[in-house]
Amino acid sequence: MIQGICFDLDGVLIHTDELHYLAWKGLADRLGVPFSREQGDRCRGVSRMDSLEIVLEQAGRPYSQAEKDAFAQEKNQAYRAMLSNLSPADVPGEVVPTLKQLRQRGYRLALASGSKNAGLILERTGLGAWLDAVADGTCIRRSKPDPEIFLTAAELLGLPPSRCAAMDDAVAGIQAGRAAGMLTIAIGDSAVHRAGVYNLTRFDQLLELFPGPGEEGAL
Ligand code: B16
Repeated sequence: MIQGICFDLDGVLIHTDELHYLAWKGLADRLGVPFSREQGDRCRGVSRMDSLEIVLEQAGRPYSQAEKDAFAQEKNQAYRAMLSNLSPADVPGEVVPTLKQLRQRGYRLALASGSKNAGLILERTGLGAWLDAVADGTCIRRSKPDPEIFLTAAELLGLPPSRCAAMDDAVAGIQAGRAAGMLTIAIGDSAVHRAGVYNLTRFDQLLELFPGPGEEGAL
């Protein structure tokens, strides 16, 4: 019996995944390093420094830790500049009505994002109003596929992980949700890879999986 749903942010509640890609691509272009969409997809759900390692895979020379720290900071500044233009209008149309309906049906909702910029995104988009708990990159030590972020989200909801579902667009995120002992729901890239127990094409399909009291659902 699922009582809580833990959502990834980038690529699930809002398409900031594309902004991550553009910010990394800008850095890669400046350095003259090839960076493909496939590499961009592998950065999904992965920490900032691990993403940088993926970006530098085809670099012609090694970089020092100091250089890597500066690159990560440069990317983050470019990414945050893009985030500063976000508004509630950037949230896909089906997201807020679905979150609202799920809460009306009695489900508790949490964020489980590895991003240290999640607070800024929630604030600019108003998404924070629809969440009962927020676990983000500022409250964990190990990033996805480690289960820590989903376990933290469940704890903040006051629910055992077995009573929670984890929804993520990253294969690493689905692995993290599974390792946490949650029901896994893939969407976007992770659904293309059939990584979840359920693989959705639209966010509002959640309403078919999680029915209201007395209603029959797909679970
Ligand atoms: P930041 P999520 C993840 O967020 C992103 O998918 C991943 O691309 C990013 O590197 C990571 O957050 C860290 O983000 O640099 O903003 O702290 O998908 O877990 O919501």
